[in-house]
Amino acid sequence: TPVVRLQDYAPPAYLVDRVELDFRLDPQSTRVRSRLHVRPNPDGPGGDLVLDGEDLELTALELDGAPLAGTAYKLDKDRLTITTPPERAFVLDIGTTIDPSANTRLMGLYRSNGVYCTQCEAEGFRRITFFPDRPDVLAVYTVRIEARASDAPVLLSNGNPVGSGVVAGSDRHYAVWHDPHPKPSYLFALVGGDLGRVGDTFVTASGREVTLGIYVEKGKEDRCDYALEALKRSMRWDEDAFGREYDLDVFNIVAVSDFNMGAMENKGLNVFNDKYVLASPETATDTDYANIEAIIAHEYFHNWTGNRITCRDWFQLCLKEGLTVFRDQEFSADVRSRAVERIGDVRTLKAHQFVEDAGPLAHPVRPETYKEINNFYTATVYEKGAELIRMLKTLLGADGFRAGMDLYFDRHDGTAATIEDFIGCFAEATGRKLDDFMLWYHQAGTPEVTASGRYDTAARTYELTLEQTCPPTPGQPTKQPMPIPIAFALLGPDGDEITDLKTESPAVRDGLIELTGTRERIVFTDLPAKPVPSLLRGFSAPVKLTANLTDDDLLFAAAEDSDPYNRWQAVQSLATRILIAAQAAIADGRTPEIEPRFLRSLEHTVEADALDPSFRAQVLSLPSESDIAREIGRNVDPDAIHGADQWLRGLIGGELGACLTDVYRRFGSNLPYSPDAAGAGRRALRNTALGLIAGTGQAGIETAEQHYRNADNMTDRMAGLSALTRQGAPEADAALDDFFERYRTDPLVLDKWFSLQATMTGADTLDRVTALMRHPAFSLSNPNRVRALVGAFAAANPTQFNRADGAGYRLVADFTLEIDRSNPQVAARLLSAFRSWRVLEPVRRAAAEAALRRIAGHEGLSRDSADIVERSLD
Ligand code: B3K
Ligand code: ZN
Repeated sequence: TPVVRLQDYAPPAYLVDRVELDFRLDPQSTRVRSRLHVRPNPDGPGGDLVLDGEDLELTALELDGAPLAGTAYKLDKDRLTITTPPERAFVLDIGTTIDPSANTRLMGLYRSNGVYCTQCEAEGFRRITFFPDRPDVLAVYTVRIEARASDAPVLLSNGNPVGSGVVAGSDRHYAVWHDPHPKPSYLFALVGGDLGRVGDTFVTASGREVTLGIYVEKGKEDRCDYALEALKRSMRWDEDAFGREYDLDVFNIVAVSDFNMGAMENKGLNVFNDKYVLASPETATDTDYANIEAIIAHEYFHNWTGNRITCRDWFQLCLKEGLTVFRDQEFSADVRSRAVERIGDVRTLKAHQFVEDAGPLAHPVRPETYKEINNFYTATVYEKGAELIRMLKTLLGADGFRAGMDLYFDRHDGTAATIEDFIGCFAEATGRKLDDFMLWYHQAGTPEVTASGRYDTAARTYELTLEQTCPPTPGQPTKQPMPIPIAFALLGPDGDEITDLKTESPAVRDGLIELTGTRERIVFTDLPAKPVPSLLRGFSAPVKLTANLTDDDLLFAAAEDSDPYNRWQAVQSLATRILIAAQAAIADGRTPEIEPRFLRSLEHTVEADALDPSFRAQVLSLPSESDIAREIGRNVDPDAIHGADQWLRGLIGGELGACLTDVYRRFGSNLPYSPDAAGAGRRALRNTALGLIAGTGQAGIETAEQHYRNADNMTDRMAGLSALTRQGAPEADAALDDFFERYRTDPLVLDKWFSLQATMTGADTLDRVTALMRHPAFSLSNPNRVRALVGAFAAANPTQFNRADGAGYRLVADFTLEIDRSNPQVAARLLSAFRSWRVLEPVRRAAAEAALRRIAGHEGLSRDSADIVERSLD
């Protein structure tokens, strides 16, 4: 497979100013006519006009109205080349025929439950018609869609509706859409189907009225209210926080049931995985609601960061994704609890991005080469990309950041930009040189920062030494030091932040240390007593921090730190120490030991009614087994880690029994369910307590069973059910059966049922998953089903996926090879579950490697999957 390199970027030879598309929809044979208004790019290299195309049947080709002679063009498997076209503007008419029903890759135009829909990012437009399918070719689109009125009464595309009618003498009708904003082909979208609609209006800050619509499969209209409200909140927030208004007369969202990822930001016509639109108290958990709000916001925010300013090439993907994730995280922090959002975002970052960065799939936030761009929609581009924006804001301050953003919007609106363009705006707006900041975009790997503090009683000084290193990653054996903003405070004996700190160090300013070199020594003077440092507050940089803090220091921080993030982190750090020691003890056949003050500290926090319940729930949620595996980092034995987890949970459930039962009782609510953050926080605390109570014996199991039965909303029902499945209690099977009967007609809810079973820790889970693959409710062609069952098993069941006998790997490998034939993107995603194989103990490591080698050697493996396994084995 050819490698695409950033350094080879060349501007397009031809530009397309306008596109007129004419679709005649048919399930098996859709006719597409495309008229391109082309001109040579004055800044381009000249030469042939090369149009990308894939799985297309060419039926017509005319230049300025005259059919092209066979000698004037060349048709290959993946492109159409017009040889030596005129050196002036011209019109190209192209006819193609495509088969949406046969499109199982779900890229281009396909059918989902009888609905015509499209997905074009990154390179799907070429599966609709021949086109320079690259993000730096921006055109104004006019789209006419014709279909049988009974098949597809609703016909949608980007932009504003400009016409519609019936086709005389036929059973067909049509609609015409015009999008005045020039856009790249990846933002094109079309939808046709018999859909229900929920509508509303939004008045922008400058008083323009926008018609909002959410389209869903008929019968699901009553599950759209929350998404619609979230959309309006997002539109308002972007005006308030970034000064960005919406810019078309309509904004439409369509929910479809077959979708490769979460959602897509097509201009004026966002297409969503229905999982991230549909919600009702009976079918969606609090987490589902929060995800819907965040993803609705994310796609909407792309209207400015992604659509109006797009990417010059796919290497710049983080230009839109990292920035837009940052924006959606800030939105969620503003409309919910900032501290709890931050804790959740960091948990996600560490669980996915840190793991990716530590393994064979590590890559810079802006990669320099790729074989398959779809494999770079990663935690590194998205989540680490967002952290870079957050650091930029920390370094420049809120005003400097806003000035840089304003300049960026102003200068690059309507263009396809680069990271250099973006960072350049901040440098120019603030006068600060940001050349060294670019290293964050170039260098992969998670920097490791060590901090050691020393108090000198006689001199009354506190000396803090900070050092950074960054481990080697594929293709990058050595690294340069990066600018790391470390938000900090020194806490006095009473827990208060010490104000007016005195130091000569130029690296320190106003609660922030800027670590720029490899090593920094800072001396604080005039301190009457030994302080406890609170470092990396709010997780101000995506680094691994190791500080020479004692258990006492951490216990102190857990009780006193005024930064809620660090308070939470202190408990996590203590729990991590305890769990790592415990799993080592278990592996050696010794009995693990507990630091009793850890339990008292937890108890203290859980009982502290002055603290937000959702924060307390986060404190009570221990590091996951994967978190511990990541921290150990070598020779990992998932069974020992699981043993340690069981042991600690059991201990907490027993020792904190009275406190947990008290919380469980007090936080039960008689109020009707409401998905807001406050209600969700109370449920989170109560349900976390329930999970621990359930591990304490038969009475606990009965509490969980009752909880399941009495639930009046999905959050509580799932909490009860997962408490039962987690214990592997015999009662779990009856409850699972009951759950299936209740929701048998609701595939999205059954996904929860599949996932719960896929993540059970018993040795029979493998057989259970194998059986579920043949369950009538399962479907190989629906990505949500596949992810719910096989994805959950591979990514969220550490002991059973990593079975020592290799059977977990074989199951996932066999399944992936099967699905690779129909949907390579989904297959490649599943394979990324193998990315940490090298850190396993030798027996599992060998078994995982054997599975990977078998996949790599498979004949006809897709480019997507081959890319993942080859890099994993490298
Ligand atoms: N931009 C899309 C992701 C497209 C993935 C293509 N394989 C959704 C988003 O990030 O908003
Ligand atoms: Zn995005």
